[in-house]
Amino acid sequence: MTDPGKSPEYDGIVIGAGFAGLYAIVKLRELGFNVLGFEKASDVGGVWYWNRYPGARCDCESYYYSYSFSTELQQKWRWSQRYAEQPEILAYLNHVAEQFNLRRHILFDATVERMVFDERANRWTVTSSRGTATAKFVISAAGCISALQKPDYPGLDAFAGELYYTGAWPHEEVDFSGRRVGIVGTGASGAQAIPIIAKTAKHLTVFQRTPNFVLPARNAPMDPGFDDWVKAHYDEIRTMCLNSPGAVPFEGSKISALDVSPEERAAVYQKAWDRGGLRFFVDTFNDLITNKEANDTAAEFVRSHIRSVVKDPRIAEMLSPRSHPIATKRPPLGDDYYATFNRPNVTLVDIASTPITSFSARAVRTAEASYEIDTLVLATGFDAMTGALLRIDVRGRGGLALKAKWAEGAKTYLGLGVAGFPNLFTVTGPFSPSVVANMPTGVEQHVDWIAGCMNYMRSHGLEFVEADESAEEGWVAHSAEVANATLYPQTSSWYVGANIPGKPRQFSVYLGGFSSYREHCERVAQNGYEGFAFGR
Ligand code: N01
Repeated sequence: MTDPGKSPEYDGIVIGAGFAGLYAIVKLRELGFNVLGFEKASDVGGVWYWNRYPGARCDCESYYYSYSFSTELQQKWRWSQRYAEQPEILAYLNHVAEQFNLRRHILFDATVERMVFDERANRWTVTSSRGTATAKFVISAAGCISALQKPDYPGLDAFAGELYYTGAWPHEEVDFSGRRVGIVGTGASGAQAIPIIAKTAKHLTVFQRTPNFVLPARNAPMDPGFDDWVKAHYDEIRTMCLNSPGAVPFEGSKISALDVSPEERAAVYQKAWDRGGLRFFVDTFNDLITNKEANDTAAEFVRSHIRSVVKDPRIAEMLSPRSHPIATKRPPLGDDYYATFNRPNVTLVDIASTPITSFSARAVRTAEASYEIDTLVLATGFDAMTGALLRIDVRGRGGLALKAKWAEGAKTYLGLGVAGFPNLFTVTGPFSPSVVANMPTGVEQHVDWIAGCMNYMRSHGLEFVEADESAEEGWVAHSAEVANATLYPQTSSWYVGANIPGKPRQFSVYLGGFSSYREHCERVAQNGYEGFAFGR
């Protein structure tokens, strides 16, 4: 175990021990850098450590939602399902930590509270709840969707039953049998938890503010033949990921939804629906997120499915999204989601028209009715994109607070660096493809780029690197231009920070495609890291 008290000076400090943090430690250590990780949790895993709610699983298929950096790892590890469940992904990350002996570099139960850049020494001092250390570089691997957002319900304290957040689920099994359960939130977490909880709870009341387009995952055991095929073709699969807009191993459709007849369109949608997964948006048509008319055809396809499954037409309509284009809120994957609302022990409550007003010891009250509840589950989301970093008091040049710098919205260059904050790198930071690309691929690309930059500085005797303000402004403006050519920014979602009261509205994901973004980052590095300034 690393003791920051004993060896307080490092080349790099890594914040977080999820997919990104673990790989950052692997990579930095491989290049001979002295590295320390700080992790808030008691063990590795990041979001897969915290999100243990029933039904939690990944909505990317595991054979590509996994590391590519070790041939031995990808050849030996066997996924049991198409979409691994949370325990299996956590087991994988534990295996990686053990296999590569990573835990000895990480201080657990250590929440980073403050980090200050010393301009004279070109060093960061990072203070955590378990001690302080200094380093030339800080690599934030704190995650894009990791800062839990607890809704500010007045009177929630009055509720005396069991209260759980999907994003901070207990390690012990939660038994819903015989319980009257209420759940708030129908995003990806809620959509996965609802069918599972409904199976054991005495009654489940779903409090829905905005219906979502829930697509089938079609999860299934990993076919051994397919697993063998994957293992034999991993090089091609990983190359496809690197060269695709979503960092996934599929070719995207090249046709518009409006260029085919309604019958052909329905057949294309049905085929993708039957196959399952978020591939629906890759496999079908190329203009679903850029053209509202095209988008409407996909939205209506899903609504017609809801009507065909949900027996009560009133409930079917309540579940049918009409206020946002499909995919502009992250579509959840969930098998049996809509059929769950046919169960006699499930009630759907529309809290958009009748909001939750108060709580009592055993009830949730809305403007219209009171619902008896023993257990309340809040699947209410995260302060995404910026929350994890802004919860740390980050001070850059001249004591500039990151909170002040980002008061009107985040600004980064390439999602990798922030002007005014030298030697701070952000893995999958705002304005990188981050949450719209397959995460492990994005993480590896970022960490490799960062490690390459650190290596370059070491070999050139450079002491600091800092994004230029003009490069940063240009990149943020370019990202906004690309985003504004799509339907995404129109919708109030966590993508634009609309779920956080007071958060500036901003679409902080780079939508130009992972492959072209990766090529751009490579060009930047080849051109002597243009857009970054260095100093000795
Ligand atoms: O969070 P969300 P999530 N009163 O923000 C509602 C990833 N992920 O944890 O839409 C009432 O999407 C809110 O309603 P509304 C994935 O990228 C991946 O589900 O704001 N309701 C919404 O229904 C995902 O997108 C996986 O009107 C309130 C829900 O709570 C992201 O994480 C699994 C409320 C929040 O949905 C976040 O997903 C899980 C309030 N005060 C998550 N506040 C997989 O890989 C919020 N809501 C499968």
